[in-house]
Amino acid sequence: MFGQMLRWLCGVVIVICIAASIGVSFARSRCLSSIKVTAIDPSIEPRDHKIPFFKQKEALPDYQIVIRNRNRWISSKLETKVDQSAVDGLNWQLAHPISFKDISLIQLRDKDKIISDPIAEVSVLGDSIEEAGYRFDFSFERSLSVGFTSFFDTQVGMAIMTGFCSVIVILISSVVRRGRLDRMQLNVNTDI
Ligand SMILES: [Ca+2]
Repeated sequence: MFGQMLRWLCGVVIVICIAASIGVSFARSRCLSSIKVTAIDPSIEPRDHKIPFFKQKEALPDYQIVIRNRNRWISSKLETKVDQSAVDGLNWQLAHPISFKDISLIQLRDKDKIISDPIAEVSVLGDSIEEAGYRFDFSFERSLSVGFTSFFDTQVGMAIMTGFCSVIVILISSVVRRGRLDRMQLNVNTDI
C-alpha cells in the first residue's frame, strides 16, 4: 500500500516537474538574434582624431557590441565594425542566439587597443530603444533548446532537475524492491 502511494506520488511529481520545465523554458525561449545600431545624430559619433583631410576613413569609429550575461560572470563580444559610421545603421548577427532573460545589459563601445570607451548601455526591454543618441533595434527568434538550456542554468532549474532525478531513482528503487518481494512471495507459495 505504502509502495503504491509512493509510486503514485513520484508520478505526480514527475508530471509537475516536466510541465513546469516546459512552461518556463518556453517563456525563456525568446532569443535575441540580431542587433542594429543607428546613430541618430552623426555629430555625436566618436572620431579617432579630428585632423581635417587626414585619414578620414580611419578616423571613423570602431564599434563593438558587448552582451553581458545575467547568470554568469562572462560577456559575449560581437565582431568589431572597424572604421564604419553607424549613421545608416550597423547590423550585428548573433552566431548563437541568447535568451533575452539571460541578458542583463548590452554595451556599445568604441574599440581601442588599450581601453575601449563605452558609448551607450541598454537593457533589452523591447524591440527598440534609444540611448545616448543611438537607436538599438533588436530582432528575436524562438528556440526551445536555448530556453531549456537557459532554464536549467538557473538555480530553480537546477533544483527541479535534482528533484526530478531523485524521484526517478526513488521510483526505480521502489519498482525493483516490489519485484523482489513478488519473487520471494512466489517462491514461498511454490515451496508450500
Ligand atoms: Ca577607426
